Amino acid sequence: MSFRTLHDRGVIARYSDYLPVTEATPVVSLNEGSTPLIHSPKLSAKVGRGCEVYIKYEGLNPTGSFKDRGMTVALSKALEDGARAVICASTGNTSAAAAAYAARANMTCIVLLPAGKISFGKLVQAFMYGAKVVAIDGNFDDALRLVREIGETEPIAVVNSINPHRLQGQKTASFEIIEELGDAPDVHILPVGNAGNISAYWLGYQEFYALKKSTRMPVMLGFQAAGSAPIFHQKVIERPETVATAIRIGNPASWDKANDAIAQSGGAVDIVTDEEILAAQFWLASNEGIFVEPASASSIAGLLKSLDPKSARAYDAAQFPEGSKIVCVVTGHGLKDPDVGKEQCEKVISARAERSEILRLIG
Ligand code: AN7
Repeated sequence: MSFRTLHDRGVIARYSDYLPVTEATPVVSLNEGSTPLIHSPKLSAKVGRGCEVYIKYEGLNPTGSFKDRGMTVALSKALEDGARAVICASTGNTSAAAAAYAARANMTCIVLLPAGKISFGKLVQAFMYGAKVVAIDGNFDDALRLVREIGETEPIAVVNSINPHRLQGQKTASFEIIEELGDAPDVHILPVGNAGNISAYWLGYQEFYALKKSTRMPVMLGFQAAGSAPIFHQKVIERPETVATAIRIGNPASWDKANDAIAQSGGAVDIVTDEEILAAQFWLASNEGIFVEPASASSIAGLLKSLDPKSARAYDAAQFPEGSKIVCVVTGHGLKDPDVGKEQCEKVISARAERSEILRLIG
């Protein structure tokens, strides 16, 4: 069996016709992609007017986030080009994915992280996958600047989303959505940090539309955390802060591409507060059984904000056409950052190990 057929379930095997790969490309894959698109009856009811809401659960990728889609292409191409080492800056998910795919490719992986600002689940992943982890006394934007500089002088492949192979891999999520719904959705909602993902989805929607595999292009709605919202404010945020550490980014690399996706699709970028993010995270887990990390919950918080006439929303969900199909992407698994759920654990009911006492306590 060839290397390719051994990995015939990942996004390169599934979509090689649309990706910058050839028969000569050594495929580094963990069978990423093909994530579930889960219908949400409760969100659909909240939107009303015959609209249907679907959750694209990207936390079910092999390292627990959407980053695997881009990393399979980036690492395969780096290997094809003869690189022996890769480097990235990260708020945690890019580094987890880079480290895993580098391990599989027998490549050295170096990750630059903002010290103290990476959730524990993601930090453990980088170490377990064998990366060299460097924690800098700066934020993600500082780390990305350093990675760009090092990439210019050293023989190390940069696998942040400034590497175009990353966006190519990530656009496959749009293809999956179109194939599953039979057409593109009317509305596409997602969190925005470094803005690679919104750019990649837009690329995918444009590509399948041009190939007549879909008949429409969705309105793109992106949500940033209120304390880290450079695109919303259209200015660099020097000291971004948010509980959603994955999107704690003040100067996004794909800013211009994100602006284009929003403008061309007739969409909007809006902000959600940390309180709204955490409330949406708990709501989604406890109502639909889908546990996502805080950054991912910003797409749900964003949909709820767009529905709320009392909010200062940038986009009014009443503009969704009747019967719209709405896709909310949830980008990372809830177990990436279990610390944010500690408060919920205070609801624990303590009891003696006795049947009658337990029955009394649980009512
Ligand atoms: C769960 O890992 O930037 O707008 O270094 O981990 O494409 O940046 C992560 C970003 C959304 C934002 N949701 O996507 C990194 C990193 C989760 C994320 C985003 C990230 P982009």
